[in-house]
Amino acid sequence: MLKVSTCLLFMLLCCAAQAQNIKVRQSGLVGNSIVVFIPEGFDASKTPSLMLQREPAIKGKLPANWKIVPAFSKGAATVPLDGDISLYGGGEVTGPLLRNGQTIKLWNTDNGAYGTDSGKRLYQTHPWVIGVRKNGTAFGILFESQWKSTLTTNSDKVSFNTEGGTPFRVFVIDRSSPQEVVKGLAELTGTMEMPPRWALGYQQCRFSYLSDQRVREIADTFRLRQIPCDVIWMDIDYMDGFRVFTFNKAAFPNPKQLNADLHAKNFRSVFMIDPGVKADPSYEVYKSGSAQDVWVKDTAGNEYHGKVWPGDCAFPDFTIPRTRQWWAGLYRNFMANDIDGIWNDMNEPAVMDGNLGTMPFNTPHRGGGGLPAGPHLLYHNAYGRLMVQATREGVMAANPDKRPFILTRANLLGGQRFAATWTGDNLAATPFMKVSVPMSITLGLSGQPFSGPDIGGFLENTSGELWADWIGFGNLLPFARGHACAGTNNKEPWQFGPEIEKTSRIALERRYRLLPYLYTLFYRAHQTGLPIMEPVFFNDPADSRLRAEEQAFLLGDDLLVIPSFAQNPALPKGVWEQLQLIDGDSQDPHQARLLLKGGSILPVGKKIQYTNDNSLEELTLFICLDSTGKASGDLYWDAGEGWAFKKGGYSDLHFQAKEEKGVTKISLMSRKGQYEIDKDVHSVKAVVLKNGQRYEGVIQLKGGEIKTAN
Ligand code: NBV
Repeated sequence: MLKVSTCLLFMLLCCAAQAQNIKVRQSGLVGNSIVVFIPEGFDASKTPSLMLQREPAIKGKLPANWKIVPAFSKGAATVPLDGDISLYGGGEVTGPLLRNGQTIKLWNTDNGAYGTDSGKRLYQTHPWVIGVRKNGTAFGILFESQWKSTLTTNSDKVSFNTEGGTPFRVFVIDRSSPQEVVKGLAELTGTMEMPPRWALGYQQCRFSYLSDQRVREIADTFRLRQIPCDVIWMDIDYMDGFRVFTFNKAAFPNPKQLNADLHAKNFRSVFMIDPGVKADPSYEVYKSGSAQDVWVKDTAGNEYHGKVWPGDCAFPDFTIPRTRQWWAGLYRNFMANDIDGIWNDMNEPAVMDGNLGTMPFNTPHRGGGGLPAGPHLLYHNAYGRLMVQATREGVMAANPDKRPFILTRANLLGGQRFAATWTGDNLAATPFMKVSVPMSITLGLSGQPFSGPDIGGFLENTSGELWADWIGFGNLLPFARGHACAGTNNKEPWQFGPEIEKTSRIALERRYRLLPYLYTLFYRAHQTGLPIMEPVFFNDPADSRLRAEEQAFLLGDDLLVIPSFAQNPALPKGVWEQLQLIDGDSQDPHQARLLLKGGSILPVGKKIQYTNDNSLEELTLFICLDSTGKASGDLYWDAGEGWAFKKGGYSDLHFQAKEEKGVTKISLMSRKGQYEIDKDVHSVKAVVLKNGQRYEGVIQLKGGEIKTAN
């Protein structure tokens, strides 16, 4: 007996020692305060790098005083932490913004109402954690493995455990602030490409608008009721029997004409494409895919089939370069219907009759072109990301002069390079509205700036009150789309009675007035990787009071948004002035309170119904002076479409303001780029907000003066 237990103990100790025992084979600097740790046994040919934009080169030695160091064990890494640290990140997560003491599972999951596994695994994978120290300096840890895993963020250690995964690299960024860390993440994984300006408008969706007539009706109602909107979405019912890349002949007989009609009214269209392809030998897409041998096969080498909307489906194996090319090619004819954007859904991939909602873990993927062959366990979390890479390539090839807009449900860290995202199938209930704030903030902190929830809630009926509260701040999220599940009530902004229609109109008019600022933020995010929607603590990372604030948020650095549901939010110190953008907005109980930061100049446009209108025709610079009487701000603008901005076809203006002896002088200090913004700007008004008072006057684009004392 004694012998057996001693033996067991010995074995356990050996295992534990072995578990602790993987040494770092190599470490070194790969960027400005970015270090890589490579464990013994790491084999790039077995652990493909699908998160990084490019393979980093080691340029220098690990700095001698480097503090954040991972310890590797079999298929896992742990990073011990020291001191009082606030943790963030993990991408698409439910629960609090402050992630100390949280565990999530990284296994992309179709998770309606975030009900499966208590929402601990959602649609995307971001093995990425940010730590903010007491003094506001910060670090980021990237575990470079998309293998099925668990990420635990405890105050004394962060651990990442794969379920049998191969050895992987860990990247650590250690910089002066969380903002610098997020920029560092973008240096590794890239940034979002500039979207077309229309994608910043309000978008209206439903599962589904069942005919082109209904789509026209919805579009016309927006214009008739003067509620700003840019995009109408086509969910799966536009297809012929849910066959992707086809149209239902009875309900959508002429998609090109539908798009022409939408365009004539300054709307754009986004159409859904799922990965599951109906296994129907008479269907062109299935036939061509079969001819090119693109499908995922099972362990016996037979075509893998699983059930999705169209019934029995085959799934493209996106790890194969030929498959991605084939998939990209399908967009050529499809986009020729003058479709503006693509929505890739169900790409976890969701399989209705599958194990854990997807294909069997051992299903082989063939790889190629630098990607090793490997089981579904290795590629599951990258499936959506590989799909949207191919989609983006296809949309680009179909319309090389346009900026693609692609929305995806599943993705992987770094996938912001290919598509925007939304937070999946939420529920029409207050807790889901509230959690949509930290969810989108966390995506922004994890490299994905272009996100938002289904405003109003997707599943179940939405009450007028809930809609009004949600649109009252959802209007200010980077991606602003209302959506509704089949069988639920109509959720367009006018469906809840005249009062709430008015609230919706005001909310969307606010968004559209903010377009110049929002567009400037999108450009900065594209350049640097900084989020568009920021946590309040970004205002002062050393102010510990702000670390857990997740009701209020910042839009860029300058605008504080306090949703109507917020109770006792922790607000940043300093000068903040209430901003009114639309008559009656501050009296409407559902609208978020907007506060403009001392020291900032906010470019605001005309009240418009769609982004194609000339927002800058009436430009207003809202100015909030800091305690020294100074302010500054930027306006970035370009054609809103196409690539001319990459060759100087943009205008980037920098304004400064200074108050002296009761007069505020505003000056255009610098202008970059060759876009002729002066042609767009017909008038400029300056509005100085000071001690609750408003002083305004007409100025020129190059500047001017207004009296700011009584
Ligand atoms: O395509 C239908 C829906 C879509 O509306 C939703 O946004 C996706 O998240 N889709 C899921 C399929 C299943 C819905 C129950």
